[in-house]
Amino acid sequence: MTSPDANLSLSLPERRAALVQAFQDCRVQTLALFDGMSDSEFREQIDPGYSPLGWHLGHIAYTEAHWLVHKCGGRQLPFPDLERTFHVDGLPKSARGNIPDQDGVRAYARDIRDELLECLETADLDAQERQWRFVLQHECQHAETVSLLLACRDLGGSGFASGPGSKIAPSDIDDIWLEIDGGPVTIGNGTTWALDNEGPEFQVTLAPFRIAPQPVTQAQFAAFMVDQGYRRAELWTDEGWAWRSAEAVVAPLYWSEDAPDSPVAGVSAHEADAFAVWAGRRLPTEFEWEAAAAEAGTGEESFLGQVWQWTSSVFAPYSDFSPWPYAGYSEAYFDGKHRVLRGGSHATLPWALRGTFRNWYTPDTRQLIAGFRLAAD
Ligand code: AVJ
Ligand code: FE
Repeated sequence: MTSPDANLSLSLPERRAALVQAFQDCRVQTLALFDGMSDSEFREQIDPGYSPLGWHLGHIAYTEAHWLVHKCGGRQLPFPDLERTFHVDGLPKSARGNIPDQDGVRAYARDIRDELLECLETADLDAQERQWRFVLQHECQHAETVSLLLACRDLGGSGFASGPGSKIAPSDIDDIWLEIDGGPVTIGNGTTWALDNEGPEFQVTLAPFRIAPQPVTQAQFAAFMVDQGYRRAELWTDEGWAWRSAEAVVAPLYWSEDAPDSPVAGVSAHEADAFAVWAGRRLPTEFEWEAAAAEAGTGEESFLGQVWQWTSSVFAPYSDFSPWPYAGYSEAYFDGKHRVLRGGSHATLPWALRGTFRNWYTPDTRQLIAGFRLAAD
């Protein structure tokens, strides 16, 4: 689902102004996540798989300093003494609480932002627009990580306490489907919004399939729990069952007793796979998902912005993939161990919300605002 690169019809000053606005709007949303946070929370590592909350803010700023002030702007890297602290290759996640206090990190981010805006005033966007858009989306992704960690923190470490038989009445899976004709579809994104793994565009031919118009809801997932889905090894892959046994998982991470019709969230790909087997359905491939999302469009029926949705696809390069802006961004994860998620969540900031966006995590990850939708042949 490619949209034309609308900004190319704008003048250079208009394109710069659009970027200023986007960077400022994005930053307001990022900083709001930290409002009222104490310094000890700021340095807290909520989950061992993720960096401490405040590190993300420093890393967002460092990434601007490196790519936009230094590389694009041709200036010296601001605050080189903090490079090791906030570079992704600098310190292990467990040591990343060792950062300046919140006021210090906010000041670091503000000073870098001031330099960035100066650089943008004269930036050659014909050459650099993709880089600026990359860094904006980098902030979106780390802001979402902070959001999901705050949601983990607010579980109080207990997750789903009350088990099946809770307030939520189990509900059947609807037999309502979007019927998608087979045939050739274009996959990928050739605009300067695209991250490296979204390109280049190409055609695939899909067999006809059906896909659910909505992600699986909590009430529907409750039916799986009541039917002992978490205890029936035959529903799970071997890897999934080993994971569920080792982690003693009994319910989605972000279970909420108040929202039966909300999409289930905080499930791993293993839970999604087991549910699909139980339901006699399957997950969509990422190409099926993308084609269906394009048909659903951006209105009421949009596939975007509720929860990320696991697909059956392993994260792999499209043909003629070229790593950009550094090999570690996507290529390092083409290891056969990551699965693709599509769609974006309510915590995904708008600059990273589109039908071609590919997210990826290992299938055992449930600290994500992620659910799934079902498909069938
Ligand atoms: C694509 C969301 C898995 O946050 O780990 C951020 C994106 N890469 N900084 C992540 C990313 C470098 C990445 N995900
Ligand atoms: Fe990053």
